[in-house]
Parts: sequence; C-alpha cells; structure tokens
Amino acid sequence: ICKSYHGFHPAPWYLCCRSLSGAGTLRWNDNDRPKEFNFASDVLDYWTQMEQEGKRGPNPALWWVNNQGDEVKWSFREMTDLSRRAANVFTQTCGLQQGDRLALILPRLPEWWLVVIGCIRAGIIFMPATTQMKAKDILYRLQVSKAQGIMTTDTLAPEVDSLVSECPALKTKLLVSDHSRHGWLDFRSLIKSASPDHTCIKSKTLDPMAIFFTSGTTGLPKMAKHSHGLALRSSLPSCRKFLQLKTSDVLWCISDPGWILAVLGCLFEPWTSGSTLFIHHLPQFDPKVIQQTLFKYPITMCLGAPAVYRMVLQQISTSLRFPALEHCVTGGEALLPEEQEEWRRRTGVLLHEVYGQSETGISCGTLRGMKIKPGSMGTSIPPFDIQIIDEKGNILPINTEGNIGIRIKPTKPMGVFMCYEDNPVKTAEVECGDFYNSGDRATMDEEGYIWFLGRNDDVINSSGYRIGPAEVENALAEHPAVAESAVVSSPDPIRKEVVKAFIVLTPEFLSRDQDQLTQELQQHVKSVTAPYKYPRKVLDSKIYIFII
Ligand code: BCO
Repeated sequence: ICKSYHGFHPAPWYLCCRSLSGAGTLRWNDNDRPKEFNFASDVLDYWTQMEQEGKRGPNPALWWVNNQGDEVKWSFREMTDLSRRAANVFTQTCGLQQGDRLALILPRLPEWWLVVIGCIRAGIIFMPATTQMKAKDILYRLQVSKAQGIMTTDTLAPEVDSLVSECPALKTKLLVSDHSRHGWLDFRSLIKSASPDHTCIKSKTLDPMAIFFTSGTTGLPKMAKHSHGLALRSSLPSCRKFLQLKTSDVLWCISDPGWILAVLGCLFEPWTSGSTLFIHHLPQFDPKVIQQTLFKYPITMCLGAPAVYRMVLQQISTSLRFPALEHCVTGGEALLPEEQEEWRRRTGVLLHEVYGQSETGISCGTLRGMKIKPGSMGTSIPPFDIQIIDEKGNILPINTEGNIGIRIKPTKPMGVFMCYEDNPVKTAEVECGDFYNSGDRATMDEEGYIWFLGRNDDVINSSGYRIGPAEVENALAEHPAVAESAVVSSPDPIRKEVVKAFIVLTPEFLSRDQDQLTQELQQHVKSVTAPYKYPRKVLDSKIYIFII
C-alpha cells in the first residue's frame, strides 16, 4: 500500500497506517534509533502525497495572517514545492553545502517555514534567532558559528551590513522583503524562479540539523547543537500522546520563531500529524489580538509561554469563551496554579504545562487527557527518563529537592542536544553521572509528577526568556555612567522574574537626575542588546542606582 502511495519515495508505513486507520499505529517505538531520518522527505512529503490522493482534508498546512487582513494559505503540496525551491536557492544560487550554517533572523513571516524545511532538505544547519537582536548579538552569533549565510529583513539588514567585514566566513546574505537591497539576494524573487525539483539529502538521524543559542550564568550564549533526531522525536508514540493532534486540528503556537518552542510547536508537532499550523504575524504582542484571533479563526489548540496567558487574563475583561478552542499548552517558565485555574474558569479549556530547554526540547508535561496537578509540570515524556538527581548524578528519593536530570547513558535519547558546539568544557559540565543536568531544581512525587522550584544558578527567566546576568552587565558597562554593575533576578507579578540592575555610577554622572538616568540606561541596554533583557522598572519604577 505504501509503495503505491509513494512511487520512488515510499513514506514510512506508520504514517500510512495512521492515516488509513486513523488510529496511530507507529513505525518506530520510543526506543528505536533509525539510521536515517529527514523531516522534509519522511514527513512533510508524505502529507503532500496524502493530499494529492485525497486522503487528507482540504485544510491548509500553513495558515498565516496579519493585522492588515493579509492571508497566506499553503497546502502541503505547496510547502513541498516551495521548500524544494528554497533548497535549490541555498545550494545553487548561494552555493551553500550540506553542513554549512545559516543564521535565520526572521519575524513570523511565511518564508521562515520555507527556509527551515529548505535547510532540512539540503542539510544546511539552520540557526534561528529572535529579531530583537542588535548588531553586537548578531556579530557574536555569526563569528562564533562561522555562519556561511544569513537571512533577515530590511529592519536588521543595515545592522548586518555594519558588521559583515568582521565575519570572514559569511558569503551569502538573503533578504526577505518586497524591496531589493545592494549586496543582498532577494529571496522572494529567487524562490519564484528556482526549480521545484530537488532531491532531498539522505540525512543520518544523528547528523546536525539546527543550532540554538542559549544563555548561561556566565559568559556569552552557548550553541546547543541538535540532530535530525529532534524532529524524529515528534513522531515517537509517546510524544504523539502529548498533543494528540488530528489532521483537522488547527494549532497556534505563539512563540517567537527564534526559540526552540517555535521549531517544535509551530512546525514539527503540527506537521507530523498533518494538522494545520496557524501563525499570526504579531509584530508586537497584544493580548487583545490574541483574544480577537481566537474568536475569529477555528483554532483548536494553543501553545504559548505562561506570560501570554497571564497577560490575556490580566488585561482582557471581556469574554474568553472561544468557539473552537479545545486544548491549551504552556511552557518556558513556571505557571501558578491560580493562573491555570483562572484560565479554565474563564475559557472552559484546561491549560496543560510542559517543561523543556533549548538543550532538550519538550521533556516533560501533562499530556492531553492526563490528570492535571496544578503547579506541576507533569511527568517525563518517554523515551526521556527524568529523575531528580544530586550533584553527582545519584537519583534522589521522591519528594526530595534536587536537579532535573535526563538520562543520557547508556544511550542518549532522541531530542537531547548533541553538544555545545566548540565547547567541550561546558558540554562536560552538564553531564552528571548518567544524566544531563538541566540546572533546574525540582522535586518528583510518587506518581512521577515534577514540581519546579527554580534555577540552581543565577540565570534569570523573565516571561519565558532565559537571560544571563553577564549579558546585561556587559551591555551596561558600555555606558559611560556605569562604573560597575551587578544584575540579579527580581520577582514580578506579570513576568514572574525581571532583570534588576545594581549600578555604581562614574563620578561625572553622580549629579545627574536619577529618573532620567534610569531611563537612559534602560534605553541604552535596549539599543545594544536584545531589548527583552533590559533592566525593567521595579519598586519605585526605578532600577536601583547606588552612589558610592
Ligand atoms: O516592556 P517594554 O515595552 O518596556 O519593552 C519590550 C518591548 O516593547 C521592547 N522591544 C521589543 N522589540 C524591540 C523593543 N524595543 C526596541 N527595539 C525593538 N526591536 O523590548 C521589550 C521586550 O520584551 P518582551 O519581548 O517580553 O515584550 P512583550 O511585548 O512584553 O512580550 C510579552 C511576551 C509574553 C509575548 C514575551 O515576553 C514572550 O514572547 N515570552 C515568551 C518567550 C518564549 O517563547 N520562551 C520560550 C523559549 S524556548 C523554551 O523555553 C524551551 C521550551 C521547550
């Protein structure tokens, strides 16, 4: 049956069986480790085939909207066609080769999905990053990764041009825009003229696929390198239980495409199940737009950081009874039991918590249909085996505080990162006995539910962003008013934690108006690094400025 569906490219039979029976018979078991896997050819192209044979409904694979009333709907067939063109643009026009790296700094534009799938087809390692980055952040990423290519929009292109002479490895700049720019390739035009014929690489499951930059307690962000196994994990039976998506589902993941949450929730998860992926351009977060969108479109499932749900609850007083919404998921920071309960009360929909990191993807959660224990992040999602461990990797008894550890020995499960690229010391630091040590503190109860307690270091988690204090201190140090600074976390009712800066002023700034100087320093941080890291107002609407 499968062969007749697919001719030269037989799809994994599990997908055929699932589609025919609708029951979800899977090809791989949780502990299988196939030698080869490629999300584009093994999953996306399969759904294209299903569509062509009338075995999938008419709903689009990708449904993109913005506030101006523009709309893009692409079927799986169009996704296959366009992403093959993208792969040809990368390899033929740009001369990128398998193993090369592409920095991908795009807002939520439909092209982002073409680029990621195009990279997977061609074996180019994509490195997503948030558009909040400034020149210095981009320079660091390009230099440390030795990226051969970068893709961005008009907004960041001038920043890239200002630093390109310091990035000798960079040979291709691709622009997503309706206008052209000197020195940049026009991706939209190239896609139109590129050939739709492309032979997907035969990637080994453990070949590198993506790099995510992740902040640590000291120093600059590290490169967490993931293999194609990250995408394969979404196909494993235990992981399918997580959302239990159907082809008729419409999933909206409200995460910036720079984060691993978006790569999973806006791409691998929905498309593994042949579901529709919904995207709102959302250039600026606005709880009203979230409410209106959930009323207007038949979105059945929503995934976002707790701060998203919290801001909707706090800022919207009118109805939250959405017509199609059935299931909500949240992750990236801790969720309070009261917030979970209020969401249920006001929407009639349960809010399920998940937990993960750039290093691990989604590693535990309250799966659909599972009992919710308010305040808990659920249980580990096999094949991940999460245990609470001590500093030597010993498993601690139930209800004892320790570090969240994921078993990586004797076999590292699919989905756990390969390593911090070019950083064997940091890679070794997070290996703790038989476990990957997440650095997050928690307890586990007798039913295996995990209860988050906090970090074991000073990384700040502000509304789902991981912020290394040193990154903010370095940004502050560039201002002439700052002699010294110390950045710490401070509790906050909306963002749970915010960045708080203690600053020692240089003598020439001692007499300056402190309110004004506070604002100036905040603006300064926003202008030299990604603005989400800036020291927010605390207490008296001031950051603390100590004069000694
Ligand atoms: O709050 P302010 O207005 O003072 O400042 C905001 C922005 O206005 C400002 N800003 C943004 N872009 C700028 C800019 N300023 C200058 N130039 C620009 N280009 O900077 C501040 C940014 O803060 P924000 O991003 O928190 O903004 P906002 O609008 O409050 O967004 C709220 C959230 C909840 C939408 C946002 O915080 C968010 O998206 N959080 C979730 C992050 C996330 O997805 N984390 C998951 C990571 S992956 C993971 O954890 C693994 C799980 C498997």
